Parts: sequence; C-alpha cells; structure tokens
Amino acid sequence: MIKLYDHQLSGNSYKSRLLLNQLGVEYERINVDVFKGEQNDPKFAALNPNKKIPVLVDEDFIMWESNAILFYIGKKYSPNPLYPEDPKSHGLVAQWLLFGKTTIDPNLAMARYLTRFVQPQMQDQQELTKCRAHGMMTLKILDDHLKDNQFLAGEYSIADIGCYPYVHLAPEGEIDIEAYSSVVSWIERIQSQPGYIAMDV
Ligand SMILES: N[C@@H](CCC(=O)N[C@@H](CS)C(=O)NCC(=O)O)C(=O)O
Repeated sequence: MIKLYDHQLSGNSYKSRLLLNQLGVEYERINVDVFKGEQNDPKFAALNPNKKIPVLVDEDFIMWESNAILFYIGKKYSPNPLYPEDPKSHGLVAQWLLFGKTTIDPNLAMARYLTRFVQPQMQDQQELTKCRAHGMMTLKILDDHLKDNQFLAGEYSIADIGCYPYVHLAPEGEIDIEAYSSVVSWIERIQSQPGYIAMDV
C-alpha cells in the first residue's frame, strides 16, 4: 500500500491526499511533525534529502516534491479524468503546476506561513507586505483565467488539485479572496467534486 508522509497543516501534503481520495486509492498516512523538527530525523532525511513533506513511498519507489507526486499518482492510475493525457491538456496541467510552485507558493503560501506560523516579533514585515501584494497579483491572474474557464486546464484535473490548497488558504495569510469572485466560485466547484476531502481530516 502507498505510504504518505504528511502533516494535517501542510498544504503540499494535502494535495496528495486529495488526489488519492478522489481516485479512491487506499493509502497509509504517516504523520511527520514538522513543528517538532521530525523532518530532520536521519530516517526521514533518507527518504527525502530535502527534509520536507510530503514524501510518497510506493513499495520500493520513493518520491518527493508535491506536484511531481501528483503526476506520478495521476499516471499510475490512468486512465482517469484527473490526469489528462492529450498533449495540450497535459502541457497546460504542467503550466499551472509550475505556476503553483513559482508564483502561488512564494506569495500566497509564504504569506500564510509568515502570518500563521512565525511569532509576530520574528515576522519580517517587509517580506510579509511583499508576499501579500504579490499574492493579490497572483489571485488576479487566476481570477482572469477563471472568468472564462471552469477549471485551470480544461476539465477538473491535478492542475486544480495542485493549485487549490494555498489559494483557499490565502485568508490565513490575511489576504482577502472575496474580491476575486471567479476564484471563489472555482474553490466552491472544487469543494463539490466527488471524493473531495477538506484539509483538516
Ligand atoms: N517544494 C516542496 C515544498 C515542500 C514543503 O515546503 N513542505 C513543508 C510543509 S508544507 C515542510 O516540510 N516544511 C518543513 C521544513 O521546511 O523544514 C513540495 O512541493 O513538496
């Protein structure tokens, strides 16, 4: 059975759980308490030299990097609608998942991290202000796309699953998403997909 090393508050880990659940794949969850530094344990570092969750272990195969894990699970259980294989959709899925890592995470995920998990006296206010401002620019890009599109790469896919966690968590970084009505509708569409699970289950 697939093993997933994760933590309930990790948006990067949540996306793997969401996909596995939506595909009906059974998996074992192993909690890594990143707040206690368990990711630095040599046994865990042997799985991921980058010492971060999530890590997926499938028999003797080990993978890290959350968006790469989505590609692996999607392909392993193909054909399935969450993993489109025609060249254009596949290219667009990669485009949005890279946008997730290069633009959503450094702005929206970072704003949430600094706001929620760093003690106020340790927060870099300049960095936080920049993340929030760039986070709003990121939401605008998504909102413009989602005005004319139900989902990021055509039909509901791993592109949406990969980008969704840190977009719906943006309010935890004190970024108001209500002004981005197409993003809000997209979040609601994702939450009504079969097999959807909330992050805190
Ligand atoms: N690019 C990585 C980022 C993973 C990541 O930052 N994981 C966080 C939890 S969401 C973590 O393990 N943090 C612990 C640390 O950095 O020490 C991915 O997408 O998997």
